[in-house]
Formats: sequence, C-alpha cells, structure tokens
Amino acid sequence: MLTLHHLNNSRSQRILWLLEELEISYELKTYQRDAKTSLAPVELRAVHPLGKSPMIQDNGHLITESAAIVEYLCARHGPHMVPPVDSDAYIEHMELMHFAEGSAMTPALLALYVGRLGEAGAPLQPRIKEQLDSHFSYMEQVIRPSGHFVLDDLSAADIMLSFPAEIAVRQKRSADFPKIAGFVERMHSRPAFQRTLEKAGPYFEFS
Ligand SMILES: N[C@@H](CCC(=O)N[C@@H](CS)C(=O)NCC(=O)O)C(=O)O
Repeated sequence: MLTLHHLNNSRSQRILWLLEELEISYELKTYQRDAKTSLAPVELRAVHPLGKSPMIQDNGHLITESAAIVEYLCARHGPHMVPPVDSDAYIEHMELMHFAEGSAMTPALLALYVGRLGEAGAPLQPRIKEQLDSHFSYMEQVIRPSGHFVLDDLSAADIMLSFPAEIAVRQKRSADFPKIAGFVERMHSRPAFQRTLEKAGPYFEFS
C-alpha cells in the first residue's frame, strides 16, 4: 500500500488531495510542525535526509518532490490529468507544473524568510514584492475562462499551482488577483479536497 508522509500546513496537502481525487488507497503518516519554529519534526529525517514533506513510499520506491510525485501518480493512476504528449497543451501543462515549485515559490519563500528580519530586510522588500506581483499576475493571466490553468478540467498543473495560489490568498491579495482567489475557492469546494480536511485535520485558514 502507498504511504504518504504528510506534514500539516504544507505542500503535502496537494498530494493528499490528488490521492483523494484519483481514489488511490493509501496509508497516511502525519507529522506536526513545531509550534515555535514551524519546522518539521526530526522523524521526517529518518525517512529521507532532507526531512521534507511530501514524500511517498510505493512499490519499494521512496519519492520526494511534489512535482515528481504528482507526475508519478498521474502516470499510474490518472493519465487523464495530463494532456496527451502530442497535444499543444502538453508543453504548457509541463511548464506550469514546474513553474509552481521552480519559479512561483522563490519570491513566496523570500517573503517569508526576509519578513522575519524586520527592518534589516527592508532593502530587499521592494524586489520581493515586485517578484510576487509578477508571478501572481502571470498566474492570474493564464487561468482560463473554465477556471482551470490548462484545458477545462482538473489537471496535474491545477494540483501543483494550488499551493502558490493559496499563498496569494493567505497574503490577502484576493482583491488584486480575483481569478486566483476564485480558483482556490473552487478547488477547495471539491469533495476530494474536503475529504483531505476530514482525514488530516485543519489546513491553514481554509478548513
Ligand atoms: N520542492 C519541494 C519542497 C518540500 C518542502 O520544502 N516542504 C516543506 C513543507 S511546505 C517542509 O517539509 N518543510 C519543513 C522543514 O523544512 O522543516 C517539494 O515540492 O516537495
């Protein structure tokens, strides 16, 4: 049976959500962030030296990195969630899948860490804000009239982009990026997402 190593309030929520969407049987191992530092507990390092979540174990493989896990699960259980390799949408889908971790998360993490420096971080803030705006604006622009990032139904790119989209909402930017806010609301109203809350407990302010 597949095992998900799941950290509360983390990127792992999208893997839990994908498992629910694809109705895959899995065992959930939950880990709680430290109340003071927000870091993952050391037990996660016993699973993998990086000690990060998400991680899955399946058929003797330990797989890290959200995008790799999403690709792995879709290839085996949800090929309908990735456009056919010979279609125009395939390349756009692949770019957006990897944009989520490879690009959008960089300014989001800088905002988090530099924000803790207070005044000392002030010189970096304009560039961080400009980069956050640029990445969120791009996402806002590519959301289709259907409300999805690619094609007109749930795709692996929607799953991956849900985390940076939620960050825009958590940073109180919904009025600036209404399509992103609508996307988050619709994704969270899906029955499969609702089941993640029943199984793993609260998720940021979205529970
Ligand atoms: N690019 C990786 C990032 C993994 C990652 O940084 N996970 C965070 C949770 S959102 C984590 O485990 N942080 C806990 C810690 O560093 O102590 C992925 O997408 O899986």
